[in-house]
This record gives sequence, C-alpha cells and structure tokens, in this order.
Amino acid sequence: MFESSYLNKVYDELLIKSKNEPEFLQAVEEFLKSIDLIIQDYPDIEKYSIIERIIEPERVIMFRVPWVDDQNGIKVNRGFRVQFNSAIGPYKGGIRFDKSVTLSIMKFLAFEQMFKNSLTGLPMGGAKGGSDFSPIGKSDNEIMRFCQSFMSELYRHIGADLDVPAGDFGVGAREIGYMFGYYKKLKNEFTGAFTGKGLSFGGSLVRKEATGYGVCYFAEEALKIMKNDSLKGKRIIVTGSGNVGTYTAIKAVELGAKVIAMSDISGYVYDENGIDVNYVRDIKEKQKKNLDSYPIAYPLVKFVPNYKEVWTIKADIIFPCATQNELDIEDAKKLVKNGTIMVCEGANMPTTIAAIDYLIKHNILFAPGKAANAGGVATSGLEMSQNSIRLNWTATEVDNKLHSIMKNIFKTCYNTAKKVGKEGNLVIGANIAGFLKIYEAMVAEGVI
Ligand code: NDP
Ligand code: 2IT
Repeated sequence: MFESSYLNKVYDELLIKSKNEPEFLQAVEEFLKSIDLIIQDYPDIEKYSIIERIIEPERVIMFRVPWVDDQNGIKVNRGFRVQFNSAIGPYKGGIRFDKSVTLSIMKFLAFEQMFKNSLTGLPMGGAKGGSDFSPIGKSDNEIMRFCQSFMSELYRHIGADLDVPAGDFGVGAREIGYMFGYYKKLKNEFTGAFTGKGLSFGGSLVRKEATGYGVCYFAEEALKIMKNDSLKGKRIIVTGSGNVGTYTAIKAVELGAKVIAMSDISGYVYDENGIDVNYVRDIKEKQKKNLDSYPIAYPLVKFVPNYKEVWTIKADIIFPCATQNELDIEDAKKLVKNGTIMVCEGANMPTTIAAIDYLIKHNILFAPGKAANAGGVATSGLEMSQNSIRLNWTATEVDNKLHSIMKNIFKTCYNTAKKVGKEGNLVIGANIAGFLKIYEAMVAEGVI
C-alpha cells in the first residue's frame, strides 16, 4: 500500500490488531499516505519507532455510565476517553454523545485531533471522548443525570493541566454546563478543566461560533492564495445544521456568499435565492427543531426529506459539516460533474479516502477538516489562556486571534505541501506539518 516497507509493516500489524476499528484504520491510512512522502528524509522516524508509538493511544479509558430515566428505568451507556498523545501539551479534544459512538470512532477522532491541535500552533495534545448516549428525545433532567453519571468517572482523568474536554457532535453549552458543574463539585475546585463553558462561568466569547467562522476564514484564505478568488458571490451547500454548520453558513453569508442548501437528519432545504441562515440557527438553537419546520416560515421553499440527495444540487463550494463519511465516491462524482470548485471540511473526516482522491484528481480545491475546522479547538486554547490569566478578552480580540491562527494554518499546510513537491495538496500539507512538530517532541522526550 505504501512505498516504504517500514510503513507497510506497521500498517499490516495495525490491520490485524484493529480489524474491528474501520474508522480508525481509515484515519491512519490517510495519514500514512502523506508520511510515505517524507519517510526517507527522516530516518529517525523508524529508528525511534515513532509510527508504532504515534498510532497507539497513550491511554484509553472505558467505563459504565448508569443513569435513571424519567420513568425510573435504569439505563446503561458506555463512556470513553481516548488520551491519544500528550507530546506537545495536555490532552485536548471534544466529547461526543451519539448512538453511533464506538471505540473506533473515538480513536479516529482523537488521532485526528492530535494533528489538528499541533497545526493550531498552541500547546495542546490530542484526545477525544464520548458516549453512545443520544441526547435526542431526552428531557433536560435525563440529560443532566446522564452527564453527572458520566462525570462521576471521567472527573478523575481530566484537569486543566492534564486533559481538557469540550463539545462535539451532540454536546453543546447545556451538556458542558452539567458536566463542568459536576466536575467542580467532585473535585471541590474551580479550574479550567473544560472549554466551551458558558460565558458567566469562564467561557470565551466567540468559542460557540469559532469552528464555523474558522472554516470560512480558512476557505477564504485558500481561495485567495490558490485561486485568486473569494467566497463573495459563491453558491454554497452546508451539510449538518448543528454548531459547525450553522456558524459556517452565517459567516459565509457575512463574507458575501449565498447558502443555497442546508441539511440535517430530517432532510434538506433548497432555495436558489439564499436560505435564511439566521432562521436556521433559530430553529436549531431556540426551537430545538429540525429543518423540516423551515417551510413553516418559508412555505415556498423546497424541503426534501432525504439528506443524502443534497449532493445532487449544483453549487460552487461545499462545506460538509455533519459527520464522518457523509461524502462518498458517488457523491464526489456528482460534485465534479456539477462543476464544484472547492470542498472545505467542517466535520471530522466527512469525506471517504476514495472521494478525497477523486476530488483532488479532478482539481477540486480540497481543504481537510484537521486544518479547516481547527478554529474550534484553537479558540478552546484561547479559552484556556484566558482562564489561566483570569481575564476575559473581547469578542474582537478573540476573533482577530482566531482569524490569524486560521491564516497561519493555511500557510503552514500550503508551504509544507509545496516543500515536498505536492503544491496545492492541503491533505498532505496538513498531515506532514501536524506530524513533524509532534515527532520532534516525541524524539526529544525519550521513550515514554
Ligand atoms: P452538532 O451535534 O451540533 O450538529 C450535528 C448536525 O449534523 C445536526 O444538525 C444533525 O442533524 C446533523 N446530521 C447528523 N448526521 C447527518 C447527516 N448524515 N447528514 C446531514 N446532517 C446530519 O455537532 P457539531 O456541529 O458540533 O459537529 C459536526 C461535525 O463537526 C462533527 O464531525 C464534529 O466532530 C465536527 N467538529 C465539531 C467541532 C465543535 O467545536 N463542535 C469542532 C471541529 C469539528 P439533527 O440536528 O437533525 O440531529
Ligand atoms: O473536533 C474538534 O476539534 C472539537 N470537537 C473541538 C475540540 C475542543 O477541544 O475544542
């Protein structure tokens, strides 16, 4: 599979050991394809067994999460925290609550997080956690009891200088509030052990919007440098209407683009005149409903109750902001046929490897999630800084820092790809640049 016999040997062993972890194998394969290009130039990678070490999490915590529902029934979910790598800083990464959560999904997310965090330039290691608990259809009290049970184990493994969780799919301000509250009670201390906190108890301005804003800042910079173009006037599709999708859509409109379609689990809305993205935010954040209720305010707008069909729409730029592997090779073929110029990932690993290869082969500007969606965790890093110095920065200060971090991440990816003779391939640039910093730290820190 790879040019390097060392990489082939390590990956073949992983294929056996992790045969039940398809998402993790996918993330590792995509990463190693990039490392294959530089492995000859860095003999120390093999000498110090860096690849064997970097694909093995430093620690995996798995635990039972029992809780009592509103009917007094006892429910049991599975809890996870994968502390993948702490070479460059304390473990850092979100928590996901969704019925699809498995160890494989936790491991792929933590693995990708390690390189993403490295790309931000901030001192953060990689981790991810979560549970196969779905908040959908649960009462507030049920969610609180679940979060408290989850924290009654996790609190021992996290801390401001150890491991700092945040939100992810299915985990927003409400869940973080309940988890942080219980952490504080159990530890009997008020420390910045979470990011994405409410503004009244140590949260940072712009953290909620940061991933989506960052996705647009990255896209704008990539379009400028690589195509002498911009988001202005572009017709855009955003999939997923959660935290990342909503704020990607809002910033894209602010930058002059037209969002013509958005999706969620109920289906997608499509309006050539441009969707009312603030109304979508209202439906999701305030009304807690699905996009199938969009036509209540806009009866003439088309709603299609099948999210997968969104890829048939002709658009200039696609922001996949829902979930892993939502964009496959068949979808990629539709995008190429429709003349799409750019795919910029807001979600983590939303595009399959075959689809990425196809898009790049057809000269579509492809921005990988571990670079393009790093604005969320970067702003989490800024929240940690503010907690440490016990000061709050203004929204403009945080937004300006986020903007400059995203521009730097683009520059790093672009220049790194160019240096290895793959100019324009941001997947290769992101993987290699994210890796090299961790590799250096791992060598310096010895065999641990
Ligand atoms: P949310 O839970 O806030 O939102 C997820 C959205 O995706 C929901 O609107 C959901 O629909 C929708 N959805 C789920 N599956 C599909 C699908 N197959 N097709 C279309 N829509 C779908 O999650 P986030 O926005 O936080 O996370 C989205 C992605 O971004 C994840 O991959 C996450 O790991 C990644 N990410 C998140 C960051 C963060 O800070 N939150 C940072 C960086 C990356 P419904 O509302 O109907 O349930
Ligand atoms: O995937 C991600 O980068 C996140 N879910 C955000 C992690 C964080 O610690 O802010």
